[in-house]
Amino acid sequence: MTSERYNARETEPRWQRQWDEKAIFASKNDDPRPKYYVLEMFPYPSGRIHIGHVRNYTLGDVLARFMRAKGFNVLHPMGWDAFGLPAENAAIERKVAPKAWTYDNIAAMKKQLQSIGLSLDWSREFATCDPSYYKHQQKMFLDFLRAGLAEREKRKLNWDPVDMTVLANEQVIDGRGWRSGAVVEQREMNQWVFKITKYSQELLDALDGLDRWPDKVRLMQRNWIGRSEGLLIRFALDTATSPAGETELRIFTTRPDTLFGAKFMAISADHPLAQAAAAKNPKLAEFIADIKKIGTAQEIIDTAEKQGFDTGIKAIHPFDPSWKLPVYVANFVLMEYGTGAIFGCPAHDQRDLDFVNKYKLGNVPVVCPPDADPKTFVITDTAYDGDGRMINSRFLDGMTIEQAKEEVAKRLETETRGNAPVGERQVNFRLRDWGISRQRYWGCPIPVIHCPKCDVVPVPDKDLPVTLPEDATFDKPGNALDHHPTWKHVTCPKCGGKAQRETDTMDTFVDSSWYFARFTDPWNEAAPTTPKIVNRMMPVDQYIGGVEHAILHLLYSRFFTRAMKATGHIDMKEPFAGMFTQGMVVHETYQKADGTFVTPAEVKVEAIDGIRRATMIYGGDEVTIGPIEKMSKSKKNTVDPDDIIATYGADVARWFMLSDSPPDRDVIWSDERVQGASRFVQRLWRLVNESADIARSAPAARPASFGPEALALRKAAHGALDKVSGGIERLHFNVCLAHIREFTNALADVLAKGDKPAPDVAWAIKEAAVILVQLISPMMPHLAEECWVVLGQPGLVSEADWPQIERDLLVEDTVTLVVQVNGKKRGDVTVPRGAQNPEIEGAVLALDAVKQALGGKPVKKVIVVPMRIVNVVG
Ligand code: ANZ
Ligand code: ZN
Repeated sequence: MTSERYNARETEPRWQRQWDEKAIFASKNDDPRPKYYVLEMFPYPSGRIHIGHVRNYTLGDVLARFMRAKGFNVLHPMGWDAFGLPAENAAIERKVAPKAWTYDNIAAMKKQLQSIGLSLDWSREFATCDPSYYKHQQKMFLDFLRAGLAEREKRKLNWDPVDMTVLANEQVIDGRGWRSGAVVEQREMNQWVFKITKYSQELLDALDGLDRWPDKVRLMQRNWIGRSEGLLIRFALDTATSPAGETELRIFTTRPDTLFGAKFMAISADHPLAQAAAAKNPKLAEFIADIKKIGTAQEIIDTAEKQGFDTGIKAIHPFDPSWKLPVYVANFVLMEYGTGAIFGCPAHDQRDLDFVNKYKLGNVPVVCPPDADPKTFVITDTAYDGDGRMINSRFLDGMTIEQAKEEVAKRLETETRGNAPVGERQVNFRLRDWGISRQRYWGCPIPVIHCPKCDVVPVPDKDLPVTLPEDATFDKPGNALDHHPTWKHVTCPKCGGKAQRETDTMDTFVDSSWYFARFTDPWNEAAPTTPKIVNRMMPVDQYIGGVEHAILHLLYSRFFTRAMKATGHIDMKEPFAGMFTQGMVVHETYQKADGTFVTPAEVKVEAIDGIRRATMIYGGDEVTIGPIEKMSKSKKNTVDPDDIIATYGADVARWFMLSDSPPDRDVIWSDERVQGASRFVQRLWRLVNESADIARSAPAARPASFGPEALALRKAAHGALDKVSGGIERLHFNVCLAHIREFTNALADVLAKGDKPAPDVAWAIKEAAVILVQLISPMMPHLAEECWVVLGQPGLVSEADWPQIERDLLVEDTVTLVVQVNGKKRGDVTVPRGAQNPEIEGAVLALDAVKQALGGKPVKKVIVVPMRIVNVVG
């Protein structure tokens, strides 16, 4: 039979409809089988699916389909991370309401997602902007408030003095407001925060138990939490110099060992001492105003030039009352960390060294590297932060850094001034409480009311949700909730007087910090979760997403789960048992002579004499081929999933995504390779059809024995089954695909021998074809369904059990040993399993490579290390 070409355009929608009608991917909460929860990070409804989504969701889908076939009750839901600034920008630019814009986008993207053939349980779908979702988020906010896990706190915000509004960090461009262009100021305002720092130590410790998370992600989280052990030291101030008789300055240091290398003290511009000094010194006040303009973002502070202002205040060295250190206000000291004050030791800290070099304060090295001579060791431009022995440090000289740290801590914690010890061991965390207030319309309203009499009053549970007004206008800058004529004006639930709603909404990271738990029972109207169900279905067994979310989203979700536990909404601490970060889809960039970027679709790339050259399809103008980069709109190096699916079908797109590189690495989009995937689909289709023809004449019963040809094919089939099963579990999809290709070749070889095979071979062909179709079904589910029908198999392959591996067939009947001559590898030899030493020796000595290496010398000895090495000693 000559089969027709496989036509994805016809088959794919047909199978998608069938799966949908039979609702085979809907998982039931009362399913008694063991559960497996696969989740990919849900998308922001920007309007269109991009190719990165296709990769992300395909990876999860392969695992979901596989685990389903393995007999698990698989939960594989999908929803929408639907609040956020772009919807408001669309409202401003295009005059569409954020809600309408968002839901239109969701509808469009859902269609696109469905065309990929993902085995999703759409019955659980929700968007975080649905009041039926955020109602529960508001409830949990109030629970957190009662539990002391949410609080109000004064925080610095970006303030646009022209537009009179708070700006999000992404609305500040080069220190100016994105719309007004005005220089942005920092203003202190009351903000809502979640008390994530209550869990700093625990969030850190629990990382050790997350053994199915990438090491790099755990490390990033560790660094973000940033635990450091150090010493809090109370330096005495020379009161003759302090602005209002202040007597001490508290600093935090992780390097008390370097105390004898101190050259100056530095305090933050926001430090009370700096404020007090500025009140008496207009020049200092001016300096402070100046350095505050650069903002508080860490990266700006790290890269900005070090600047300081000598306040004239002197601090006294804790080990030498006659040693006075100048106190500077410096732009690299943050108020939010430690005590907002430091002592500077330039020889061993680069920032301090840059600082003293600028202000000519000099430096004294106090740690001498092991290979340096203490008499001549000097520091000029590069601080030394390595190991060594103490020098120039009086009673510390000769000690190691660790010994010196301990000695200083011991002495200072036993010494007292006033009634308190001068030094105190302290653990500090870099992690700050999570500020969740956003002065934006399109977010989850924070459910509190401000009453002039009763202060902050929670919205009563019965009044939830606090919904967004749909008639907000966006013609004025700032928060549309605040501008709304009526929305914020309410009566106080406590005293009945006039009061105002909180007009801040929650950071959208809150929405994505618990959606995974909501998926377990999105139908519960009364509560965020249903304990019996959430505790059975959670944690997520495999979470998959981009590494760009490796820090904040995952950390916030880990905090939120703990806070939900503390308030009775879940009974576990860690939401994601397994985490996988996928790589990006990248593509070459193309630029015209005038520097503008053009899309791959507009360009023709040819290789002439091995040199790749690109020209515009229309017009033929020369185009420069630029570097391979992450697909982005600005570089125009994107490919549209719709185009790819329309041209090749979803299965080809899926197969390509999986085949070309390991899932955690970047994959380079290549039209040629996509075409290669497309050819492979046609080849599989032909082979399955040929196999089906033979299968029809194959004996129904399994033959009592198999000849060598049938046995070899069966070994190839079960070998592939074994490797692919193990590979999918480890998400080594590209390796799985290589095994499938290899197995396909083995089947093709057998089929090539003619269409009248012996009965045992015919039976083996049928078995192989069925296994092959099952192996490809997680990756190319539509093609697999179509092949399943051709092979006359019952039901849907998407519902079939994963084939049983016959382990006997996995035992190789030959072994390959490395051959060495005088300890040097010269080749290898393959002998029957169980071969005796004389047989192995004979085979080895007959090898040309061995004869050559011996060069005619007699063989003294042959040593056989069973199953591994044969060493010929000559
Ligand atoms: C003296 C010293 C000598 C320091 C030396 C370092 C090296 P981590 O590890 O991040 O905790 N520091 C403390 N508070 C600061 C603040 N608010 N803003 C900027 N820097 C601050 O870093 C702790 C070190 O960072 C502290 O130890 C302090 O400088 C500085 F050779 O004290 B060190
Ligand atoms: Zn009141």
